[in-house]
Amino acid sequence: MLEFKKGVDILSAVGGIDSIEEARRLFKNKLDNEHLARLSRITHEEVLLKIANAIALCQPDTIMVLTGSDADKDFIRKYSIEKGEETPLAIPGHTYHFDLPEDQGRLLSQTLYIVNEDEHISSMAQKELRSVSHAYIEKHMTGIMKGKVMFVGFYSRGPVGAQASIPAIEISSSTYVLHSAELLYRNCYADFDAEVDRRGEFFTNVHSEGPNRPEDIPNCRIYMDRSWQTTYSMFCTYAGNTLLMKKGNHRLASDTAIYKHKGRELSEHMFITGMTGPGGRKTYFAGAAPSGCGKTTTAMVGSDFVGDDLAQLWIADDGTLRAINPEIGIFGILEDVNREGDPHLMKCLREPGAEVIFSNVLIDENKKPRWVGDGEPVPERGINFQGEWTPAMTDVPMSHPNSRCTLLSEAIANHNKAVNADPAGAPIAVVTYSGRDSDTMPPIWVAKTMDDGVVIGASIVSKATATEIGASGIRRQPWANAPFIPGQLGDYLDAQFKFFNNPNLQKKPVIAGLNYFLTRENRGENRTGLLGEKKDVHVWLGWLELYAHGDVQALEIPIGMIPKYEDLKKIFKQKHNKDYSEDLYTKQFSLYIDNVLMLIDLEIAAWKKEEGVSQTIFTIYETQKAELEALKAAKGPIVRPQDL
Ligand code: SPV
Ligand code: MN
Repeated sequence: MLEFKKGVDILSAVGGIDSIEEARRLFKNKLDNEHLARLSRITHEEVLLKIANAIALCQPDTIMVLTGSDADKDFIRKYSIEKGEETPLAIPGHTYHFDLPEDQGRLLSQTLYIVNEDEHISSMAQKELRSVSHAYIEKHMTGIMKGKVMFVGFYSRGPVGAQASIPAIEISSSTYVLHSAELLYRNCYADFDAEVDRRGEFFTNVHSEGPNRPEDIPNCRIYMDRSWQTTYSMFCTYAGNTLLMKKGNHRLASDTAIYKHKGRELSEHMFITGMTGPGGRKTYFAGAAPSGCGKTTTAMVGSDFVGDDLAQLWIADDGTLRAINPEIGIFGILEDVNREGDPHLMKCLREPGAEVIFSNVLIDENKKPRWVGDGEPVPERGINFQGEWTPAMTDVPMSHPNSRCTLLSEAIANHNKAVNADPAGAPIAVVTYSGRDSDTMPPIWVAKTMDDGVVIGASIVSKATATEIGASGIRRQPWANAPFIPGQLGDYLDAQFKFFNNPNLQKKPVIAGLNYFLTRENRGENRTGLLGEKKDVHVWLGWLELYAHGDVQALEIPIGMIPKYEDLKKIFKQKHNKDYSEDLYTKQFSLYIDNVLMLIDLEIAAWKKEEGVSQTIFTIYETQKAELEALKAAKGPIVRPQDL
């Protein structure tokens, strides 16, 4: 169980400022008149104390408050170039930023939860005792901003006024971090006080890159203090390690959902997107996928793209499931983004109009950003995050597999800005979970009950990707949210069961598993590669849209409901003008019973090791196992959908 405001508040202990009078004196000493006037608009004492202690700890030369005005946005954009954190590219408004070679993804072993004695956390996360972190922060962050400017921004993680929106302060000495913050989050300077009162909580994030040298990376830490809803990050710049309003606060938002609003809210690693169905109806999806598994591409397949990474969900008074996107921009993976697969995004990346920060790409001689899989001829030379590059350097990729683009979602042609701005959120009719699974699950399977749906989320597995440094192999990825779940997985599971079975949730969503990583070699072909195409996801979502409205029927198998061939054939023709063969359908939807049984056994073993796990999950696994064994006895280990 997590207790809030328990133990020493490290920021106030290391800053040493504990009265509002002292805080105000410090502001008067350190801020110029203009920025003092800006800060005077914020009156919440707890908020002011956090900022004062961050100043006292980091000791910047100058402090600037960003109000989110056009002039301030322009200022941070230009200052980032002046400072050299970003460099302009050929297209106006486009810049690039390089992180250190050692800092190209989330640094798993240096990402830690600060805990009190006896505090249990997720078995998939790492913790450090409060006293140890306290000493570390004091040692490494004291004076870390000497000679630097500290930027302070006030943001809302979601539309102002939405039930599940949470205000957050972002403090950093990096212009790249604040420029990214302005593209990804809603600056809510004017509403911040009111939002803190409404929500009754806020997050604080303190970061400094320090000297930004490779030799400091081993000392880098990414700390989440769960009890004091505060994050600390030092000696790094990769946004996933520094812009802690993103994943740092997503982790804290998970705690809020699970320990303050159990059964009423969820905080998920999900895209939000709308699909247009027959008669122009809009059906909204929230879908989870592990990092680096095509979540952004899937989100943009919708006619009404809302968000690509995070979702705050709640049950509204009208009995519907609602979701808001805490973000207004995307921090998307570039590898394999090209005109064919991602036309809307590619337009923003290759034509003037949008403001874009490219990170860890290759810059060619014409100041054009290039990445692996961009669909254009490989350049003869260029500069990447490791220095000069030529195609002869076969062991160094042109761009890092976790190279990214940061831009406002509204630049994307199919983004629905109104829905992303609506405090009522998007009404979610379909929830999906997916992983990177090459040999077990079919492209779509729909849960028969809410409990079965929760178990689909709990059972996601995935191959490691470039987004995390030091990860390898096939790993469990419960809810595709595991890297961001601080608390015990048994607590999280319980909250999921309570949420989806909450009687107030009258309009139950369709919950489905998705898998578009099945390979040919694992389905009996003697060639390698994906079965089907990346863009087929359009069809899978299209089928789910129809299913959610009762417009198509499904076949029942032990693990859920799967589409019928005739329906998919029709949708493939409509959406892609493609002839979907019955042979491909059979390969994709045949049930490979032994693989599924192995997966279930792996999950049972893993969940048995957790504390406080609801019996429901084991009952569901055992029921599925018994039905799978019976089916295997009757029809063999591989069952074609036609034989059901
Ligand atoms: C992810 O890796 O899931 C991302 C980027 O969305 S990061 O901010 O690094 O988490
Ligand atoms: Mn993510």
